Amino acid sequence: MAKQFKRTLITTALPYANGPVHIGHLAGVYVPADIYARYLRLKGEEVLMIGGSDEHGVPITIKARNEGITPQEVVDRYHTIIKRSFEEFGISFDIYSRTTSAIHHKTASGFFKTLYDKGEFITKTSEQYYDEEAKQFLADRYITGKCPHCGNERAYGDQCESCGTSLSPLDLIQPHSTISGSIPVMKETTHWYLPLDKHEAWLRKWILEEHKEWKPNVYGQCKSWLDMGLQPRAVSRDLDWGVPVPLDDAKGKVLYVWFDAPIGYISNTIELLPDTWETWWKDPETKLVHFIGKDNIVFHCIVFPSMLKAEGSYILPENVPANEFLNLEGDKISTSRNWAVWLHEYLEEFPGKQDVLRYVLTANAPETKDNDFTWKDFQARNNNELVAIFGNFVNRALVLTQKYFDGKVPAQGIFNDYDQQTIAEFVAVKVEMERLLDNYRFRDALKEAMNLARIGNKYLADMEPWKLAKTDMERVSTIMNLSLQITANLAIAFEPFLPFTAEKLRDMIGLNLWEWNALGSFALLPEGHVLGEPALLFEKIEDDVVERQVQKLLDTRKANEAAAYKAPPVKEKVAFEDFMKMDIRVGTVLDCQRVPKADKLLQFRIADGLEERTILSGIAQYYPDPKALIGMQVCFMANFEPKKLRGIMSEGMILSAEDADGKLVIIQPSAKVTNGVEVK
Ligand code: B3M
Ligand code: ZN
Repeated sequence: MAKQFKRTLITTALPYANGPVHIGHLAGVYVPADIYARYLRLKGEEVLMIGGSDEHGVPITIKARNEGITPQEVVDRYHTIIKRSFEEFGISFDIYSRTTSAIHHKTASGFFKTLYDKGEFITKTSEQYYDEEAKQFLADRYITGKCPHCGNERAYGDQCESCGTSLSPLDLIQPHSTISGSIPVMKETTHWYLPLDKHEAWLRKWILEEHKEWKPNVYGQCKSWLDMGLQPRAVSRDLDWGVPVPLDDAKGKVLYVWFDAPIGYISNTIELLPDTWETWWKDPETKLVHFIGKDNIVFHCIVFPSMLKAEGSYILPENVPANEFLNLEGDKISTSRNWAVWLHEYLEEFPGKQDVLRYVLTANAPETKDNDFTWKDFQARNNNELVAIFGNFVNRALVLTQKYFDGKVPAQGIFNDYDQQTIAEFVAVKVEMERLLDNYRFRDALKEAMNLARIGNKYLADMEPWKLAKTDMERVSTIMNLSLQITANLAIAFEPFLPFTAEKLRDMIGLNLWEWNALGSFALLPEGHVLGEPALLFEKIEDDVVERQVQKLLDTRKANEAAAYKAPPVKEKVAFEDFMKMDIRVGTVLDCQRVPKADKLLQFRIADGLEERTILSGIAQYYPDPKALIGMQVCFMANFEPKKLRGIMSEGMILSAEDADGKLVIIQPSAKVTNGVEVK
């Protein structure tokens, strides 16, 4: 039997405060955690949901350096943006704080000191790159040089962004410091390490034997780490941004960001509940659940538990339901390439539509494998599911009640077999939803919630109260009563997923009840209860709205390609006489059309100053409207060997430039010239 707990402590990965948050964050961590927290609260359970910004680490110092501001200014800026985005999306944190807070510094430093005093660390001395001009050790990111694999001159000490290879600073050819530009030297430095190898035995038992129920992706990753054998991990760094190592002989050293960040969950709990926080972290009757993305699994399943165990007085996580990644329109989401849907931008561009995004991200959540977000799918799910099923049902129930019963809940009367069957289906869905929610299967649980709306929709469509209204108002009364009870049930069932919609719906029907256990009851609204004005829960999203979003992404892709474009090396030299052999001239397009059965070809008719000529050009995909080219002046090679293509003789070649993304663009003279003149 599953272990019973008294309360649930939910933590959500602390996002780095070096950029805003995007749909990948929401889908992977914050929406699922929020669904779970809201569900448990609705069930009347004791829950705490902890969040905050991760404000240490090297990337933040690099961003600050690049912008000429302090790291504190960087994290102040993004912490504010991130916190606001989460609030606007209804992520119901009990606290959202930050790791630069005084209380966090104190907690993290105390945690380190306890482990240090208990002899839980080992020290190791190794050689690291040191910048003698700047007088500091260099984090891997602060060293650049030539990539040994692809020759990129600007590879970093941890990775080459050109070919994607992971590197160590020692791999770089001609390394230099990005701080002073000088050539770094090797220098000895000493750090504290958590000897994970010492923890391996109990970790194996705890995860591999006692937590077989963890999601396969999480369990599998843990197993492969454990099977490889664990190594000691450094918990300090030579850096001037972070929590200082609280020891006399540790000048210029801070706690490694991955050591202090998870302690942030504890600090934020202390900040919220200074007197009772220990109940949440030390009582074995607390269920600790970490919501994270898959790249954080090792830290939450192996490193942080080892830290907690070494400290000795803390509980360990009961589950770590990590998600896989969400891609965007077929490509990995990337902050540096700006390939993302940023939450603060979505909020501006889709005001009031937070639930639509919450819905789409949950319906398509990367729970078991990487998934793709596309704007087409966003539109389809909004229009075909939220509007056509959920919204449509609620609207019909309310409008019909308005029409036949003056907006008051009519008498329930006696349920017939069909009504009973509808109710039974409903109750079965509730049971299934609970099973799924308890097992962190939010995507399937949402599908079931939507099934409740489907059941309602089908019920009304089958019963056709509008037809019975002429003959049997008693039956209509029962049908509408049942439809309204279903509506009230939807307000409860959707609360964890679509909190804004649920609230709107509850206001609309005047439902005060706020309990998961009421789900499945058909006595939620008493006879005679007065309903509010029906309003639409969702609205259709038109093509042009999503097309604009797709265009925005295409523009980003184009900008990225241009930024990454490397002009090809210059070809072998040619003599002037050779150049003059090419007879390039200007002509005007008289006609242009697609060549049947040839996707790529356009057939041009050109006025070339002598007579007319036909030229075929493989640019059809870049000019979807060939007629628009009529009247345009183009450059063409006039003495190109004629060639037959698809049975048509092509007499020349139209000159185009090939853009960074491979797109061909026709070359035009910058002012109108006489047809047939030469290009020199
Ligand atoms: N900031 C990494 C990330 O945002 C890190 C998570 C910390 S959780 C304690 O993916
Ligand atoms: Zn490379």
